[in-house]
Amino acid sequence: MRTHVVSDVHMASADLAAAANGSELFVCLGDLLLYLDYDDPTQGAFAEMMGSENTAQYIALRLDKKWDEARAFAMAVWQERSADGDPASRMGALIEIVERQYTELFEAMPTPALLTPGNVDLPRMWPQYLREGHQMLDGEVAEVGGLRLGFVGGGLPSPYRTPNEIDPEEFGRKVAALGAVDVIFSHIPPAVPELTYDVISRRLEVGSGALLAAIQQTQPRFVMFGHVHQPLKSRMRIGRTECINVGHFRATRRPFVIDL
Ligand SMILES: [Mn+2]
Repeated sequence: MRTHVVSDVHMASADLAAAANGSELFVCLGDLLLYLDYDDPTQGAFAEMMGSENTAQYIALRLDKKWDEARAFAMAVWQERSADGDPASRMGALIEIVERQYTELFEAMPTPALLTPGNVDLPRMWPQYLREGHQMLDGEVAEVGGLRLGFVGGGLPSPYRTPNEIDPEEFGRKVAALGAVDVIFSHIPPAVPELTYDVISRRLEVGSGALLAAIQQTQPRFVMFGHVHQPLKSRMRIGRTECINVGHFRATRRPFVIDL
């Protein structure tokens, strides 16, 4: 079964529609929204609300791991720029941008598609945007072509405080709910340094220990994920399981192709 997998789309909607061409199964592993673009401070929801110069400064603070300072800076900028300076109006402005991003993105999302959310997603909003043929799966198994495909979405708590970071116990329950499957599709990788280390930002992203334990215990044929944009290793074996980072779609504009 010729399968195309994308992850970390981050609003690359123009190339998304073609990503399923020639495939028998299309899978999307989330991070559909673009909040901040570390490579381009003019892009994304934050830039729309705060302006590109402030965004460049905010990115610099985060790259320096000055999390509290970055947060205080964003708050001060919003107070200056918005009519009311009210933090609640900032959330309202963000939701409006997210609605616009999801409208455009789900319009471009191929059908049929199996989808799980990332950490830069608001999955509670997905049901209103999913089109016919879009199936959202999270902590659930789909049987396709005689294969059991398990899906687990979202991220784990991190200093970035992205919107869909799940309590590790709850994340573990979602992984456990899959049982033995042929393939696990997850937004985040298992907690293995080679897979979680980003060689450009030079930091360890958060992977899942529960996912690693499930791989060791149940040995699915494949585990596919995204989340780490420039990983130290994009493929490695854990026992009989081939672990694959499917790539950063916003950068590559190409799906990962595999015959399942
Ligand atoms: Mn992510």
